[in-house]
Amino acid sequence: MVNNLQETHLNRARASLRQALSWYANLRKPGMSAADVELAGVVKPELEILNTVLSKLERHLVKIAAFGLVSRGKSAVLNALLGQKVLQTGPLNGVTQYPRSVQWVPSDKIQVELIDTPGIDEIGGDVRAQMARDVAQQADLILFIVAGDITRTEYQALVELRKSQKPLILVFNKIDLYPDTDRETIYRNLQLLGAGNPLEQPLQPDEIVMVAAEPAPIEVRVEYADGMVNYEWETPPAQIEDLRQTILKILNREGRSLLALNALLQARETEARIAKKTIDLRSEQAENLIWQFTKYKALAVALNPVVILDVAAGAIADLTLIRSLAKLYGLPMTGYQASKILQTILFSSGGLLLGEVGTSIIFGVGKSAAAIASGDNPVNLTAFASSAIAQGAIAGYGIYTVGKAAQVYLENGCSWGQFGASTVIKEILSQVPKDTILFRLRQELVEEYRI
Ligand SMILES: Nc1nc2c(ncn2[C@@H]2O[C@H](COP(=O)(O)OP(=O)(O)OP(=O)(O)O)[C@@H](O)[C@H]2O)c(=O)[nH]1
Ligand SMILES: [Mg+2]
Repeated sequence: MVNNLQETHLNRARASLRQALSWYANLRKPGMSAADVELAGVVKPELEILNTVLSKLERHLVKIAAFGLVSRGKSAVLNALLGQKVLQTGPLNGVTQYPRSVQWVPSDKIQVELIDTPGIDEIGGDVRAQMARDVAQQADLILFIVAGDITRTEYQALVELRKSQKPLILVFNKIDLYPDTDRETIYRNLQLLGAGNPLEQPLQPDEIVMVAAEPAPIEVRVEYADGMVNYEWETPPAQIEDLRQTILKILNREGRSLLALNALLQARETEARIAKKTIDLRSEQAENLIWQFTKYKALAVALNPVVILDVAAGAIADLTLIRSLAKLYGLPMTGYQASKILQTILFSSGGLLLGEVGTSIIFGVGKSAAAIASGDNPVNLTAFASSAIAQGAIAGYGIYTVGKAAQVYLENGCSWGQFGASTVIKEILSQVPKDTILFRLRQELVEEYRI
């Protein structure tokens, strides 16, 4: 992918995360109310996640996680990539018990964290699933290690992992154990894996790589100069170059965009959790606030006889409501941000503004005329009242909708504003070139996140 484009994606993601963090920053300020202290305590873990995600982004740190069943050689594959035996390997099942990370610097510009995991079939049910999900969520790229034809459990695990919508390389390890023909047959079987549902998107040829991370020693016949013949055990070197090249190719082509997208997806989910917690704490107050503003605006607009003031007063009420809601939810917001949000809401709620301005003018003019004429004619006073009630009702409905929309917006962690995570995700996905893994993932992401 064009480097500039990748850089743009990184910058946009960084801006979005910084904005999110600064919006929630007031939760950490001293001198806040008891209610805010409670809220700050509740959302602390989420703020920490946002900080971690941002620092990962700033360090350009790519995380690659290895998954697979026990003894397939997950630890051995990571060691082979590292070029040294850092992680423990062994013939017994369950050598690796907990996820473990090691640093890998495959080229001077790229920093990678390799994450080793226990065999998916090793730890018990729920714990295993949750741990796998946690690691998969952090990872930017997944290596799924198999060592031959795959079992049913392996297939299910693979399908499950693909749901995380991360780029995935299927690593066929221990090829030293198979004669060439068997190896080719297995390779073809692996390629056919995605042909039917539920894997949906079949794996592409470059997403399956054959390696021998820790080849078994072989017996070699050694003939010495004096004619003596001996049989000795020799360990062949690891065959890992194809995998290293595949990873580097992906990282160079789209590593930074993957990083950006992943950070945004994590941010979005985290912001949604913050919002959910906040809403749960403050929902009743928010509902009351919206109703108060609805009544106030309906009345103010109805009683105001001057057309243009209706519209202005209406907008001020909308903005005040948005800012009050933001305050209630613990989001600092400037008048400018509130007006941006109001614009977004009015724009996306299908001409609500036009409706309000339109009715303001139609009823408002009638109302103003009626007010002018009402001096000596009681019929006109009735005309004023009916225009006023109609306009007041519409304005009331308008602000109620704005209030509700603002509530949803704030509940979503403000994720659809200009720098909102959703907007930036959408932007990145709309720009990825055709030859990338991101492009192939795009369809699934669009469906999954309804963006
Ligand atoms: N023949 C052969 N054996 C391998 C290869 N890679 C790993 N092994 C062996 O397979 C066994 C398991 O390797 P590990 O790397 O510990 O496997 P793992 O998937 O990390 O296993 P757990 O941590 O127990 O889940 C070890 O005895 C390795 O020596 C390979 O390429 N060829
Ligand atoms: Mg291991």
